[in-house]
Order: sequence, then C-alpha cells, then structure tokens
Amino acid sequence: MSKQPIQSGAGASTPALLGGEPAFDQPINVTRALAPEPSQLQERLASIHASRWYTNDGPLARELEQRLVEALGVGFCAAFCNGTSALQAALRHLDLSGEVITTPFTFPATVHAIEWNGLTPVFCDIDPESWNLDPARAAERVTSATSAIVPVHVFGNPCDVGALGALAEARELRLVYDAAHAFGARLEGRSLAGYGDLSVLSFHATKLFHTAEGGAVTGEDASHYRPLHLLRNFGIAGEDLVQGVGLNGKMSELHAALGLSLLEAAFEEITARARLAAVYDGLLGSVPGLRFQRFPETAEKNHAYYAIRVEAEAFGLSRDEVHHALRAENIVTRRYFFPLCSENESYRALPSARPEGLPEAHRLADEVLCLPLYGELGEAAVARCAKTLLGLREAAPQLRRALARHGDA
Ligand code: T4K
Repeated sequence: MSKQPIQSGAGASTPALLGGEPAFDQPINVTRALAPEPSQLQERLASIHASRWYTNDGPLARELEQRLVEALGVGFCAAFCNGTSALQAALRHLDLSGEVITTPFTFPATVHAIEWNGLTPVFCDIDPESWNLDPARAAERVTSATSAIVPVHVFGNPCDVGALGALAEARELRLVYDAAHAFGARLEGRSLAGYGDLSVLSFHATKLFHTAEGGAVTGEDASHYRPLHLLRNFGIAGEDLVQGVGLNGKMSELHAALGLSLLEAAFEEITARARLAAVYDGLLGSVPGLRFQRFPETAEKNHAYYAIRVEAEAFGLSRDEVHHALRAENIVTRRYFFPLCSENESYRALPSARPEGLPEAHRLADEVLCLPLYGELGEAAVARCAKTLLGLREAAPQLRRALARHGDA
C-alpha cells in the first residue's frame, strides 16, 4: 500500500506539497467498510433466493433484531432502512411538540429529523472536552415549549447521561440519544444503545457495524417496539387497518443478510481498531498543538473514529492546512463535523444558531479532523499516517507558504 518502508524518524521525508513523494501511492480513506466472509453472505443470499422473501419484516431482519438485542444487551431493537428514518420515527413515536434541544456538532441528519417532525431545533453549545452536548447549557435552553433533548454520543463518546437524564426528568422532557456512532460502545458496562427513552443507531457502510444502509431504534422498554414497527410500515397494523401516519422505513432482507454476516466481525473490528488507535496515541499523544476528545474513565471505546483537534498556533498549521497537506500525501481525512449544522442555510436564521451562543462548537468545528482508522489499515500504515502528520509539523512554515501560493487552505 505504501511506497517506501516506514521510516523511523518522524518527518524524515519531504512533504508531498513541497515536492516529496506522497506517503501512500493510493488514497487512504478515513474508513473502509467492513466486508463479510463471502461464504457467510452467500449462504444467506441463497436462502433469500430460495424463499423469494425480500422485505416486509422477513426472517433475516427479525433474526438481526434478536441478535442485536442479545449482543447489545438492550430490551428491544427495531431495525430500519437507515439511521435517519429511525430517528424520524423515534421522534414521531414520542409525540413531541414545540422545541427540541440538540447539538450543532453533528451530522445534518440529527437536526433534519427534528425539523421533518415539524419541531423546532434549538441548538445548544457543547462541552469542549467531551465534544458532546453540555448539560448545564442545555438546562439554560429549556423553555415552556421544550419537549425533548436529542444529544449525540459524538464519535462513540458517551454523553453525560447522568446529568442529561436528571435534566430530562426534572423538566419532564423526553430524551432520545443519537447513538449513530455508538455501536459496541459501553459506559459502566452498559451499552450506549440502552440509554434515554430511546437510542438510535446507524448501520451505514461508513459505520463500524453496518448493513450498507440501515439503522435501528433501541432501548430498554420493549413496549416501544410495536408502535415503532407500525411507524416503519406505513402505519399498517393488519390487512384492512391503517393506524396512523407511518413511513416506509423497513430493513430489507438483503441488508439484514449483510448485517448478520458482519455482526461477529464488527466486535473483532473494535479490537483491531483499539490496537491501531494505540499506535496513533503513542505517536501523537503528546504533540504540542494536538488535542483529543476526553472519554469518561468508565467508558469502553468502540474506536468508531480517530479524531484530533489541531490548534493552529501551537501546531504551526491550521486544521484546514493539515487537511490539504495530508490529501497531497494520499491520506484522506474528514472534517466531521464542519460546517456546524447551525450554519446550514435551513437553520442559520434560528436565534439559537447565532455563533455567539455556540463558541465551543465553532472552535471545535474549526479544529477537528478525523484520521484514517479501520482494522484492515494495519499498524504500519497507521504509523505512517501519524509520522506524516508529524512531518508536516516540522515543515510547517514552508508548507504554509506553499499552501498560500496554491490558495488551498
Ligand atoms: N446521526 C449521526 C450523528 C450521524 O453521523 C449519521 C450519519 C446519522 C445520524 C444518519 O445515519 P444514516 O441515515 O446515514 O444511517 C457518512 C455517512 O453517509 C453517514 O452515514 C454518517 N453519519 C456520516 C458521519 O458519514 P460521508 O459523506 O462522509 O460518506 P462518504 O461517502 O464520504 O464515505 C466516507 C468514507 O467511507 C469513504 O471515503 C470510504 C468509506 N466508504 C464509504 C462508503 C459509502 C466505504 O468504504 N464504503 C462505502 O460504501 O457520510
């Protein structure tokens, strides 16, 4: 994959933007979807072929739900065709009204799901250490119109579930966790898929565990399953009975087949990524100008992402300069989540979207960078990514001039 053997000294080679050889001869993406053992998938596809049963609550979708209940240790799991429709259905099911407090530091789907339900998103600033919704600031945003809070376990880092739970209880608000990044992550031994009234997972191909497209609503209270099932099935309760306004949010048998064939591998992937994250930590952990998300001590990480903050002054290059310089090395990083959702045309007129109310989120969105992390990448390639980044730091002044000439960052 890489052109030359890994060099031992950080920054031993000239950055590609300054005329050196790129660190990799092929692009290394931020992630690479987990692939199933072909025979496992083929067997399940053959069963679909034999039965001709492709969707509508099929046996494989049901089996996947059951396997996820067991693997995550939750009370129920309702599978959906993607995480966004699972979020939409979860919010609809709770019969919310008025305002919903959420974070601007998330993927647009979180906020869109609120808006699609005819609710008003209220942006609230994040905690600068965890990068998650700040419960104290959330408390200040509660009004008589607030009906729910939708925090996000950003990059699989548990939210302050104690404080958010207490706030929701005290103000009689619903609590729906966007747990799109949180498959396999645990807090105090408990899966993040079991917190709040409901939690929502994404099984998109970019996620650690995936079904190509897919998602689920999970939680402890299994009485939620039936209404969520109705919501994902047009509200159809029987041959001649439509109960309410549903959507088509069903997971197909093909997607479930993929998920069933990847479930064990996803847990092995967490172990593989932990080893790779340790390589990054060892090389980058104490570099001036780089900072990291703080996880609670009782968290078991899923290593869904490897995110850093680049502090321009101390590092010598801004996040965007690093992003562009790494791209020239064929290291494709992602600026999740830049720009903030509150900057989106559809939301920026909201009073809560004003940048002065969201200083921590803005700072983070300008500094965050997700580095490549997936099991197949291997330790040598991860070390090369990290050392290439360190090499950029050493050549920062020259790189800055070169980037300014290109007008790139
Ligand atoms: N809430 C949160 C907090 C979320 O982050 C998301 C989704 C949702 C809700 C909604 O869940 P879903 O409705 O999507 O289930 C990706 C994903 O499309 C999106 O699911 C995800 N969050 C978001 C953080 O990232 P992009 O635009 O970055 O994906 P893309 O196509 O650039 O892919 C990134 C890298 O992944 C590629 O460079 C290579 C690799 N890849 C990608 C695909 C599509 C593969 O290896 N195989 C693939 O099939 O959005």
